[in-house]
Amino acid sequence: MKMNDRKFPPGFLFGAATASLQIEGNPRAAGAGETVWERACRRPGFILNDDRLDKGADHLARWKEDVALMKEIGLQAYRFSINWTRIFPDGRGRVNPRGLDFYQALIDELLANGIEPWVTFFHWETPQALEEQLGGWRSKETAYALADYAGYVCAKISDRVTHYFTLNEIGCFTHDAYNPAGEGMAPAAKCSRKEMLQATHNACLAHGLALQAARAGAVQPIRIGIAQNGSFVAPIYGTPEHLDAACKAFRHLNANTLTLLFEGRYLEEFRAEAGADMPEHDERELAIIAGETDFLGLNIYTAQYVAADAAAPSGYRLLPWTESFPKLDMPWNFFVPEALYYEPLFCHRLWKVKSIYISENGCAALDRPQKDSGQIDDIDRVHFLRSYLGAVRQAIADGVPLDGYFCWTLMDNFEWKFGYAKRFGLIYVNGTTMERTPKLSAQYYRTVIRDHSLY
Ligand code: GBH
Repeated sequence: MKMNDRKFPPGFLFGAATASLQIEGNPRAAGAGETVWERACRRPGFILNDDRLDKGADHLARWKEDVALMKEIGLQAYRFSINWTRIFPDGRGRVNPRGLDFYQALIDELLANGIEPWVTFFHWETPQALEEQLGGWRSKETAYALADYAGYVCAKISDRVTHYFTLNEIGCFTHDAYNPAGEGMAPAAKCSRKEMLQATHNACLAHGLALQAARAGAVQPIRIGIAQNGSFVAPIYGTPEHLDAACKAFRHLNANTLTLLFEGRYLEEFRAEAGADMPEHDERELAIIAGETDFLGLNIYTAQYVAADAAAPSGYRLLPWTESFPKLDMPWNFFVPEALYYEPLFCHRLWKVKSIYISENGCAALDRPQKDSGQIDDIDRVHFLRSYLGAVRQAIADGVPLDGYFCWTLMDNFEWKFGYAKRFGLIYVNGTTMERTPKLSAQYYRTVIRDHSLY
């Protein structure tokens, strides 16, 4: 492929991503059930400022305006999630007949505006009923319930939706949600390390089962993959020895998620580390987990630096963050643009992945509307996006099969444990009036998309 220094390939897809619980608001509208997040928000102190899901970004009421804003930015695709409990209020069994209406209308509106809908089946909307009845992701039954729901939804929307993500970020709703500390993401259940590793395994199983169920339910061929983050690493600089060390670290550190998905077995190192806490599984499950996908979605915000280290048994060393390392407005949002170059490169190198999308990338910033104009000049976000998009452009030029990029996120929203205190949006949302104002970064992104060029 011949490209000048700035152009993205003509077929490269530019979009933005959101998640149901973060933007919709009114989580019980039209007969929906309760999620573990709604329940956890009631625990005093669990969410910063004790914020709740009720408001979100009021998207359930303002979705038409939001699609119009997407069109203004020129988005070619919009990634959003369906709230499982709107369709199956208890996670399984009884179907809520009104549950899909909102999503059906949204899909129609997107298509009418020339925007491709990309559906995530699960962005952490674990039904509270399954948490109580089964122990949530600690049980394999939850994996089967997820797949049944995915198959049901796919049958209803695949006449118009051809792209799907099974799950969003396995670690965040398993490892970070069921652990010995009893801290982290909802439900933040205190449990053993064995249960934690089992939850992660069960989520991988859910991914594999959802691939099968969605394809079986679809009324026409679909493309489906996962949106996964993980332990992302980058060589401290790109000499062959550091690059090889980082690639090795990448495979090892993601042993029970990405590596398992693409290799269909647990690495020996992982078995040794897990010992008696190895999750219960069998060969049949491993085959399901490693089911073929049509693309890989990577949610990438940062990466930790790695150096080759001949003295270490693993051959590499993780470099701790220094206090002065630049970062955006989250404790973990370190500025490492080359993550968008290296993570896709490693996936391509290790597993010959043929089609990769950046399914999330973005940053939180301290956005302040100007007193007179109300304009938000988020120069830090423009700087962030330009730098990260530069790494995407470089990866493509070096032969990495990157086919698209979704910015996280369309508009300011409920940032999980940080509630409404953090802003990741291209569009500013006034928390009182819910008024939307596209930020300078939205103008920037619009220009990049329009010209398919890096500015
Ligand atoms: C994504 O997750 C989510 O998909 C999205 O919903 C969310 O709004 C967005 O990012 C922004 O946060 O403190 O070093 O232990 C990001 C997942 C999970 C990444 C927590 C950082 C903590 C790392 N994040 N993780 S650390």
